[in-house]
Amino acid sequence: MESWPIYRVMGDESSAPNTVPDALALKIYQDMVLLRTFDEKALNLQRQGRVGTFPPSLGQEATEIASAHALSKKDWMAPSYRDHGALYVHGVPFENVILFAMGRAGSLAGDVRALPSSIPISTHLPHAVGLAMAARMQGEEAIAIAYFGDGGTSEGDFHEALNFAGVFKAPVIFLCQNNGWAISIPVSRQTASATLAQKAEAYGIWGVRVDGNDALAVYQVVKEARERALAGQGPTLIEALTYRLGPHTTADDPTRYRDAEEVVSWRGDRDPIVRLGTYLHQKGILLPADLEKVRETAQAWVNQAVEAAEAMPPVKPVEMFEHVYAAMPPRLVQQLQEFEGGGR
Ligand SMILES: Cc1ncc(C[n+]2csc(CCOP(=O)(O)OP(=O)(O)O)c2C)c(N)n1
Ligand SMILES: [Mg+2]
Repeated sequence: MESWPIYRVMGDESSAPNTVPDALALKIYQDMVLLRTFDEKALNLQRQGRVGTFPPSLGQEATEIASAHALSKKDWMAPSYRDHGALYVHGVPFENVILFAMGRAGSLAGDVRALPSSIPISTHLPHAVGLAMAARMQGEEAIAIAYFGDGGTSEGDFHEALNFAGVFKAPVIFLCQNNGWAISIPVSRQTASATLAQKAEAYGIWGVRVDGNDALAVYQVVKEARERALAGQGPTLIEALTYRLGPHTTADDPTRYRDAEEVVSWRGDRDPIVRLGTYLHQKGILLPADLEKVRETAQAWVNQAVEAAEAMPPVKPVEMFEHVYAAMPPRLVQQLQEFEGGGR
């Protein structure tokens, strides 16, 4: 549907002007490199049996990192399993992310205003709406943002969340990362709609399509959606067009369902890190000589986070009984006792 143009900053002459300050653009670039370095490390650790199943962000760094930079620390983040980069920018150290993947003691978000990463698809969207409503009722200068995928738009929770948010003008952003695939299901089999952004129209809310591999465009669109939400103009559905370059998780083999040419077409010039790097070079903000330094710093940081995480004790199996109810119901108490006694 041609009435849904793709918002771009780093494109041809029809692109929107850049409003991101140089220092912030550089920070976004550094964080994108950090996320990719973290991803590579996590994949290696998984292959060595040192972390569990891991969903990489490879290819989606611009959407995750730039969107989170457009938020305030007072905003609530409701991430999906893949959004480690967004959590990191919001204040969750990579160390905590690895702890989570390793099944070790420690909490994911601590005092950061973020929900635990949602493994069930889209169940966190109504939660984000609730957080947004609560923030408004308490008079806070805060919004909520939910991260989910193209596949997430087919869930009932997506409808309920957007419908409710539209009626009550909740200050919430629905950030859909359209990465082309929901495991082995392509977007063309996910919906008969020409775009995902146009679904906003049915809910009476604002909808935008943005080039999700254009970090500057993502930043600008999220910032504007946030300002609209705070001004009482209601929620926004953002469709960020990106691509999952890697497997869905370390348990997936994408060569079984998609062509190598498709993947190759998203590498090189379309790679979000290459695109922002080229832009920063052209503006003289990042010199080719600085590149190696950015990578080395990222590597050192990631290694440090892994060391710190591996120094933490493993979670005791009995802890699975905790953190579910404030007061444990009798049935669970009984199961706990059976478990501690060797179980049956
Ligand atoms: C409610 C629910 N149904 C099914 C699954 C299994 N599942 C895990 S990821 C996934 C695909 C999600 O695709 P998408 O929403 O596009 O997100 P992406 O992984 O591409 O970021 C499915 C079906 C699940 N986790 N939760
Ligand atoms: Mg997807």
